Amino acid sequence: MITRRGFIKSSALAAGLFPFLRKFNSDKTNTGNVTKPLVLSTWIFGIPANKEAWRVLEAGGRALDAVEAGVQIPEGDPNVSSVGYGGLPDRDGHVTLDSCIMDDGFNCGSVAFLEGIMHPICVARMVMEKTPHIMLVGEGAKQFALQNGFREENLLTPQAEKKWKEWMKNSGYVPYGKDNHDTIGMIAIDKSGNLSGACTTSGLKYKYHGRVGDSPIIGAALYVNNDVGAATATGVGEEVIRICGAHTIVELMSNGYTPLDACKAAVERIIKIKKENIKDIQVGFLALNKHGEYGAYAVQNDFEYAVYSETENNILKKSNSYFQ
Ligand code: SD4
Repeated sequence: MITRRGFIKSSALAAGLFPFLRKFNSDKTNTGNVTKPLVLSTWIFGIPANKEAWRVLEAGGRALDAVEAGVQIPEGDPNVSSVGYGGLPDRDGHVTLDSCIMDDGFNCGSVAFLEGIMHPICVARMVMEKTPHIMLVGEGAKQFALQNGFREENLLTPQAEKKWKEWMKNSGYVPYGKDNHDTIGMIAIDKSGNLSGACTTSGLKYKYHGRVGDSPIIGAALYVNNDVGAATATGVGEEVIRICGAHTIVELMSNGYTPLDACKAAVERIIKIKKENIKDIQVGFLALNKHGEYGAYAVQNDFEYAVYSETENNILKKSNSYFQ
């Protein structure tokens, strides 16, 4: 028979050996009620994107359809210079797009280094649903899109071209920079309690031609485990890929971490690895668990995300961050 004392002792021992147990026990936010539907997305353009996603969620639609619809808003907006149409080009003047999508059954699709297609998220979904593959890149991804009814368009707007030409004058052709972020990552839970996510970007501005970031990489910028939760990322993709950010966060949540603690732990891993030059990068993570609880954490203090649920009517929240 296990006595109370023995139970406390063995729990304490287990918590020492497995720190996640401690986290699990201290997760007071889970009251057993599930907040659903709910949609979250990165940055201020998450507001109109969430609005679109909410239409689907409110009508009882799938989270998968909601996230696909939602992220198409910044993809098609010429004034958003970091996603889809109007995105800033690579250092050779090409707008190249990275996107991925993941549903509640571990199905996923992705495109990377895709040119000339306004809504790469829809191509990613088609890769998921119509091919035996997960990821198509470059010319192959474009051919696949064209064969499936997508139209080729010039995505380099006059404003983006002007900025790129300005940059060319003084940059020494060297990519990178601290303010170099603004991907949309969107995660949602629908009325049935199922999760999905989408992530789409034109990537780091003035990057090397051919560079692919974290945004189309399942497990890096997006991961969904319908039994646990979903996570997405924004910021310098190289740092996110290095720690398999979104997958790490979902795994931590499956070990009992709250969404906030899981995002924080992932940022701390990046900081531990990076050490030098950490002030020059931004990475932000956003996570949602199966109960509709969510949290965010970033390296720098300018990361914001949009939340839409029945109680939080598409508000913008400031993320917690390592640097205040
Ligand atoms: C990338 N993560 O290509 C993207 C860039 C970005 O917000 O803007 N993220 O690395």
